[in-house]
Amino acid sequence: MDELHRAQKAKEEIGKPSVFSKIIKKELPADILFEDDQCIAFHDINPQAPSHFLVVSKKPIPMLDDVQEEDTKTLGHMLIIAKNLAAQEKLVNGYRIVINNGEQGCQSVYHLHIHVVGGRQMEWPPG
Ligand code: D5M
Repeated sequence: MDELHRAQKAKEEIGKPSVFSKIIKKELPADILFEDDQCIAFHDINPQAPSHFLVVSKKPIPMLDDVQEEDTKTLGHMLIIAKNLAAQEKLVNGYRIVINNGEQGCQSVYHLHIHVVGGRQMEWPPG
């Protein structure tokens, strides 16, 4: 199943523990790059570029639309971790940060996460 079809079916999973909750609880394996009390970062299982990792909030916020004022610090922290890890992964010529939100945003896992994609030339507009 491709990402678009996954995204179209994914809303059925809202309310259930996400695959990322299982990774946070170490019930599922992942190639973890970083972890602290607010977030966890690991390589994407379906990379769209030579370097593709996710920074995932530990709080199970389903999507960006659900973020509240009280989450401001966590979101800022996740962006700082994303750029620190981009440097660690030697993405010195640039990279892209993406948050897919909802069905038309092609979100397939309803647990807030930032994609960091790099290692090749990106294009615009996105597909
Ligand atoms: O992106 C969700 C992303 O999560 C998608 O790029 C695949 C990735 N994914 C799904 N399951 C796993 C596991 N088990 N490990 C690592 N990466 C995973 P979205 O923005 O929701 O479309």
